Amino acid sequence: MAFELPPLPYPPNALAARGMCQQTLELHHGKHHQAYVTALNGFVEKNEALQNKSLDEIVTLSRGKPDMAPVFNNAGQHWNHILFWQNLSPSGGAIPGSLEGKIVEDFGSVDAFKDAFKTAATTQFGSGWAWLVLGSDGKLKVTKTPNGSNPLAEDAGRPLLGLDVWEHSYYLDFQNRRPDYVTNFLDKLANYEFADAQLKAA
Ligand code: MN3
Repeated sequence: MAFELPPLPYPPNALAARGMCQQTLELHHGKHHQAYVTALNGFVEKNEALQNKSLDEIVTLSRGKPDMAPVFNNAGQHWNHILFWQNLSPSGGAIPGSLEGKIVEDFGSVDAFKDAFKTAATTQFGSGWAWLVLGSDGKLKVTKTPNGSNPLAEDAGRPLLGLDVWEHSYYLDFQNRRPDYVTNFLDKLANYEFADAQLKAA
């Protein structure tokens, strides 16, 4: 079974009023994410060791292996983007009470969480991702990963929310202003309902 590009969970113009235009979403989903899926399928076709494996299995079996870096990069990016589309919402930005309580418990305040997330997202040099994860100790944490890596590959906990900070995710809307893109995500786009559901399922 070949891997497939999942459909966006909202129309491509659904986030335009909240700082992510239709062209960004169409290029990011239809071109960038599709390219990772196509490349991954190409590797699977040529390598028997990757066949009949789940995406999670391919990410973990290829991590840390220089000769498998292209497989890891594309599998990781497919994994990351599947999550990312669900981390955006046309009604984003509102934090459900149960998640807010946990954020206050572990970060001190919502503002402290947002500051930590902004720091992670803006100090990830070059391409990568910022994450809100539930650590194995049961505490929420903010982390960042380079390029196509992710919390699964780094055993960094269960991701509740991930933000793509590759330039392709924000350049049309914010040009070089990554900090504005991150703030806009946290205040207007982040699907905290999804994060809350992930937390409850953990
Ligand atoms: Mn991307």
